[in-house]
Amino acid sequence: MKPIDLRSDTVTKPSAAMRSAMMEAEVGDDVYGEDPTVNKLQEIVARMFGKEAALFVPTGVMGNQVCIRTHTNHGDEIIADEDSHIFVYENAAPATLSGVSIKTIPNRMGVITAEQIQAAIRPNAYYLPKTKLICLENTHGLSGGTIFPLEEIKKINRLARERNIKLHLDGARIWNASVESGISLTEYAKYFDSISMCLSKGLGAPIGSVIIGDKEFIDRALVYRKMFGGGMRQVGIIASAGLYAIENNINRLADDHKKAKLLADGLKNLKSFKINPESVQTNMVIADIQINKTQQEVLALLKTKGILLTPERNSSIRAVTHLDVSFEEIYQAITVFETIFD
Ligand code: TLP
Repeated sequence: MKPIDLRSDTVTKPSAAMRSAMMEAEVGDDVYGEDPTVNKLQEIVARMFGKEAALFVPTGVMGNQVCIRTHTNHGDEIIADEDSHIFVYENAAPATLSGVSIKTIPNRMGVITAEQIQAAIRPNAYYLPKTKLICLENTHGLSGGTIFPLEEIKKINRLARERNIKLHLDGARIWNASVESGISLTEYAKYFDSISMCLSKGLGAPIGSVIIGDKEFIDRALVYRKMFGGGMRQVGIIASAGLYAIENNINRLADDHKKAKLLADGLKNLKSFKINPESVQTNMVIADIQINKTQQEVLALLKTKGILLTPERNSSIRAVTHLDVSFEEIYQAITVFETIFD
């Protein structure tokens, strides 16, 4: 039987309609800027977010890292929360690719405040690194897909402007934040100098991310995309999947959010796990293990019954809902949990 794969929204496979869009994509050499499908995707994404320009990149990690490299110089410092994808899951790339240190800040459900950031900005002195960039994450992965409140983003934006520091958003799942909060993509984008967003997560494309910013920023980012090995050729084949995803798969994210709430609701009475309902805001459920079993033991037990999840920080496991898992399968997953655990 096909497993119910809740490890991530990255596991989705392109649908038949998406594959046929890929088959028919017009292509050209994108290193020469001649791929019409890539150009169309970049124009559409820039317009959707109200920014001057956009650049197609292979992955979310490359999107973040190209932005960090473009905003900073070697020896600078960036600020990020201690559970951010940029700090935790990107192989210390800011240090190796951009030569910057990261000043980390503890977060509450993915949120760092303007006040915390203010305290983390280095004073001016020749022997201190220069704080050049603040990175936020929306939705916040390690907190279970929580939404960064717009009011705090505005305060951080004001602080960044005052201190002449750039503001970057890891918006891998900005689509989920926008659909759930009702705050438009342009409204979010107003407050950031750059955003990196993924097409290959909840939107269901097989590959691809896009970064946005002003034209001057994207012109410089193009250099680093090439330097980091992200200059691709007839990549319209893949950009077409991204275009299809943007046209068809944004509004349906609301269903994935309902599935996550359904799952959290179904598991909340099990004594073996603790779920903070406040954190179930988009398409993830984090369940903290309350019994004498390791994450790996719990995951292995679920796997024997065809349910796949991933380990999370501390003693938790994570389930992510997406377009390849149905409401029916969520009910089945709840039943499996109930048969294995008290
Ligand atoms: N996240 C993956 C894992 O790496 C944890 C997942 O399954 O959630 N920013 C955020 C907030 C992300 O969650 C991810 C991927 C990325 C960036 C990186 O995207 P890719 O995998 O395309 O490089």
